[in-house]
Amino acid sequence: MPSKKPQAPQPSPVAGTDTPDKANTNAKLQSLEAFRSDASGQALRTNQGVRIADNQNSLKAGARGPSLLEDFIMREKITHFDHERIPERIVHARGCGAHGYFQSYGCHGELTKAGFLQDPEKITPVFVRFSTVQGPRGSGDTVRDVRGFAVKFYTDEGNFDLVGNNMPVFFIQDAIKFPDFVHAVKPEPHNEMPTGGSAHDTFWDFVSLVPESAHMVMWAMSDRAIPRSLRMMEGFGVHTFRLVNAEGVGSFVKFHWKPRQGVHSVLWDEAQKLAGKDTDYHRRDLWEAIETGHYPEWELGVQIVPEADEHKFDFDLLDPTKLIPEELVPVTPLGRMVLDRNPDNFFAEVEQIAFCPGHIVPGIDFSNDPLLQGRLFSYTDTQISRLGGPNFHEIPINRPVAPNHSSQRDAMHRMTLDKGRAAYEPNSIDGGWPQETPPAARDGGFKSYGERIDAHKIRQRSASFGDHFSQARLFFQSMSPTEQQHIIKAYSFELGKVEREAIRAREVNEILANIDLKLAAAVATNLGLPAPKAGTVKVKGSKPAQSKALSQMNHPGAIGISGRKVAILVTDGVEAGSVDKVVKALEAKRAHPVLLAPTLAPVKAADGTPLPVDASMEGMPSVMFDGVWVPAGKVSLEALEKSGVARHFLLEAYKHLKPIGVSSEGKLLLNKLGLKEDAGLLLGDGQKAFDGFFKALEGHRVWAREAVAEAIPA
Ligand code: HDD
Repeated sequence: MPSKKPQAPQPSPVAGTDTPDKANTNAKLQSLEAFRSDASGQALRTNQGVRIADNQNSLKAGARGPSLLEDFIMREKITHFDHERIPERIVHARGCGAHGYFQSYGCHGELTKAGFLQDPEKITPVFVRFSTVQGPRGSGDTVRDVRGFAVKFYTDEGNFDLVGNNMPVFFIQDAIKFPDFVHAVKPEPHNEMPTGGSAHDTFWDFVSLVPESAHMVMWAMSDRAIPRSLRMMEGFGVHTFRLVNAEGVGSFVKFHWKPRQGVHSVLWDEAQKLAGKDTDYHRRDLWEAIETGHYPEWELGVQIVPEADEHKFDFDLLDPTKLIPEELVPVTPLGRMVLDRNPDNFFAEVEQIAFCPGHIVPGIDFSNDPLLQGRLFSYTDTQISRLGGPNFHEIPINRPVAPNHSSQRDAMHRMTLDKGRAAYEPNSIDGGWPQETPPAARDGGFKSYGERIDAHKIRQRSASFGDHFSQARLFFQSMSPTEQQHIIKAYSFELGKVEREAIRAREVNEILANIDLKLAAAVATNLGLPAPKAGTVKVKGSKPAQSKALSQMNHPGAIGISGRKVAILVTDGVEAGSVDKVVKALEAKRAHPVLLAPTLAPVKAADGTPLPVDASMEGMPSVMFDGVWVPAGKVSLEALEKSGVARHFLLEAYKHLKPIGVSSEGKLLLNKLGLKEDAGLLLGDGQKAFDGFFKALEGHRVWAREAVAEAIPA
């Protein structure tokens, strides 16, 4: 009996026709439809529409003679091919994306007049692109890195782009430093290494010289930088933004995305192995989740700070290296986002989507965060060389559902056939159209928030941006002991790759020692350096000193084991009934069982029936799973015991702290592997064993096993 894919849930409001307000969503779908090309049943033609008779042979002077220049069919084909590539993104080049929708929980009119946040019946289409930052387009998914989390809302008042990351702070405080930071983290210029990671001299040279990066580097060395899945990441708008209501009252806000799937990571050893065994691990996980109806879902929330409270914190709200602890300002939920449709064409949709933090709609506005201010310019600018000119808003994936008439004309790749004679405003020739719309409570023109500024023109960093270590300390001290150990190991691994001892020592003595002396001492020991006795600056510390929301352990998720992947190891002689039982139990919880055998050939169950399998154990190694189950069958268990591949599979899963369930007949197998039962290593065939296994899967990993598992070779 083969493992079955989980059933798809009910069609989403986007796909159905019975939701009250669908105009916006349908408009987006139709706008994409107009450009979708379906070649089924169609003749092969040139770009000029001529039917092609022979697509196998170029035009030659005789069967063995030279090719002829007049072969317009070959020339057109090869010319197009020669120009297929566009420049990849300078940062965030590696990514994947999906369509979905956003729905507000209610009317948030007291906070903002943005139309998509007024009505719980309104469905706003979205496209999300997730990415790594450092590596090129073809780099691995599971490298240690920040993840981009960019959302385009196609609202009926225009596009709103929330271009965030999976971490709530950033490396630098001022956009003028962005090229320096990126040049430092990117592969080194002389040999273009490393691909997709920050474990190298130029990165650590820069961050050890720039203490404002200390907080964000701490996040990057935490488990947040090696997510289990893109579905299991929080998202953050990072900067302080403004929401403005119909009365013109503004509030400062920080945007948060909270995943229903929980916040989970892989272990570092797993991340490194996955980078080779499945380079596309995250991309595949997102794709498969959507194809099998496990639509990922996030809650959008905001931390709201009334303008009057702007200066009530011990940090500056405009400083992007700081977060607002949720103990001080809780997150107010606004609505939810569901991703329920994979793209039809990666290039047309994922590669050509163009985000810009400056794409906002009435009811949303910027703060004076100097990092945000620089971003407002940079993104549109980069699209001009990446997408070949200023008309990138006409590419189907970037088109707003709102109309966009203006007096802009021409330029490279213009698609719109603008009618009329007056490409200027005001005009009388075309009846004065298109015209300005005065600002109004609803459907008005965009009006910038009228903040009063009375200042000198200077190049200066505000003194309120000066504390670089208090929140880095807050983060470290909010981690569980397990997470703290992972951070120590990450710093030790990365700095261990740095060739220059002076850089290693500077990071330990001038950065880590100011964050936490125990952290600094542990890393120093691993690097063979003397432990620093004191920091180099006086750190005032943050209030509160700990924040629960920062530890992933406090974000288990709300959907149990739905969408988790479990390997079921079988060989000839397995008890078909035992396999059937575990498959059904997993499917009942919407988990994804995968039958693995020594080869892809069906195995012969103990009762003689053939049992189709999904993959071989070598084809899908243990790092691709959340847990493992070994069903009953004396002969099958003996064969697994003798198989090096199966033994490695189980030992590796154990080392990576994964829940493992073994039929009670498998005690000998565990003994031979030298493994002892624990909270996540269960022997049994009944409901009790299933319940224990599911509970361990819900907890993601068996953290209590970590010290014991250290002894297992990697
Ligand atoms: Fe950026 C891409 C997020 C600072 C300049 N950035 C990019 C993407 C994300 C972010 C998610 C990928 C968008 C996509 O999927 O297409 N960037 C951030 C965050 C930042 C940040 C959360 C700080 C809080 N970025 C930042 C600064 C600058 C840029 C300060 C320049 C001054 N970012 C770019 C860029 C990119 C980009 C070079 C590359 C491709 C693109 O914009 O479209 O312009």
